[in-house]
Amino acid sequence: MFKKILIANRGEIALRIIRTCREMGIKTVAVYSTADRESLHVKFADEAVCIGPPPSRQSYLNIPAIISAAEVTGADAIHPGYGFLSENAEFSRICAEYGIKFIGATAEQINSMGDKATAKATMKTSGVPVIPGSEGLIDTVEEAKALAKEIKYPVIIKATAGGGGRGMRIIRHEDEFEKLWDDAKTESAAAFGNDGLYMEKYVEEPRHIEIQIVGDQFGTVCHLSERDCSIQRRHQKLCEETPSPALTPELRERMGIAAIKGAAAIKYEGAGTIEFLVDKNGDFYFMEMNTRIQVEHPITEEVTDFDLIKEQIKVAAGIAISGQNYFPKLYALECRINAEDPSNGFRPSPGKITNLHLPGGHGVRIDSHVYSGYTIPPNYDSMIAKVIVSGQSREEVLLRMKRALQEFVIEGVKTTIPFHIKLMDDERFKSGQFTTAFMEGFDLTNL
Ligand code: MV4
Repeated sequence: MFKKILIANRGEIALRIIRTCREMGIKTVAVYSTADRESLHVKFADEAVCIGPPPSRQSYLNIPAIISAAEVTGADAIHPGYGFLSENAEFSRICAEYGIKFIGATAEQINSMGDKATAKATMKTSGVPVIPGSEGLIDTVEEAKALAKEIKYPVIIKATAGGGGRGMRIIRHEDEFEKLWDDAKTESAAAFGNDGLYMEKYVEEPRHIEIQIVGDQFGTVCHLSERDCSIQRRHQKLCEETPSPALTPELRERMGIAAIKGAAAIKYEGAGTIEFLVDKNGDFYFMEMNTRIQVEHPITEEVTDFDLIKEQIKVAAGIAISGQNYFPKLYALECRINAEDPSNGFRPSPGKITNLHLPGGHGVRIDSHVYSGYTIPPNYDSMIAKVIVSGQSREEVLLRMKRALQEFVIEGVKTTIPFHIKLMDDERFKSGQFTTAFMEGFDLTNL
């Protein structure tokens, strides 16, 4: 087992990883930017190394500074958390080159899933359902137009280097084709330095359902069921739940098996997520694979009683997994608490937290790095806490979440708490009958 793990991240996920390391008897090294000197991950780790000034490029994305910190502290592994360097193939490769175990995917696995057209082709070949569309990239707008006519409008153009909703265009009529095609090309060239595009039939109002998988070095892959992430705004997830109100045990089983097939095809090691779109008929299609631990992983932990960070560390250390799949024993829901004003377009609201009381009680878990007197820096994402509740039924969990949110006291910054309280009372949300279009009809005034 590893003796010392460097955590190349900040905020709640850095704390989350430190906690599991403690339980496993593994020493921890925090890295921090000068904006995070007073952060809890710095205080809670066994050692801490400053890696640069506030901008991410010069600190949490600064590969030489992070590798140096691992070398001087003698860390034998690096956990990248989510975001930052977690899906950076170059970083994964450099860690391997320096003999430091990267607790995440190999450069090859990251690259194979990072190029979306290639990822889709790999999944299709391994028998995972994919959305009808182009066979890989499309070279010319004429070719694209002809294909759109064949598969029928609406279609969606996606950037092969994109993901998470960036560089996409929905095309509903032939007369807007050339403009939207050119927009997508220009945008993806500028954003990713790669203007490769592919096309799919557009699925109207799907649900976003992802399957958690874990693989080991012996080729075993298991799944830990799904998370329903349909409640999102501008591709930012707001709240996630498991089990999904849209899945039957039979559909869960089939999606789990498909996810395992896809992960096994790339000999995936570690924790990963296969994202699917589920349409109104209950048909599901591969969308993307995330080769990292995700923000919303705790809801899976709560319903399966698995520590996913521990699983990641164990498989990275060469320990075999059981090979069993895990199904939800409870219900769990997570609300992301961001320092943002939901009545004002979710505009960031950094600043000093002047008073704080976190909720607690039965079935309530808080993953957060904030404390009373903490100043939220403006340089990073605005998530400051995750409220995760679990219980015996969906109804119980929604009531428990509302109770926990009402108990949450935070002064000095605006947060998304009022939005989540309103969400818990929303009839469409309560019914479980919602899609990714849910937020389009949500009244965000007077929160
Ligand atoms: C789609 C789609 C409908 N049809 N592809 C958005 C993020 C990226 N992973 C792919 N996305 C979508 N791809 C086809 N063929 C709808 C979306 C989509 C979406 C997906 C999941 C969650 C929220 C979403 C919001 C808008 C669009």
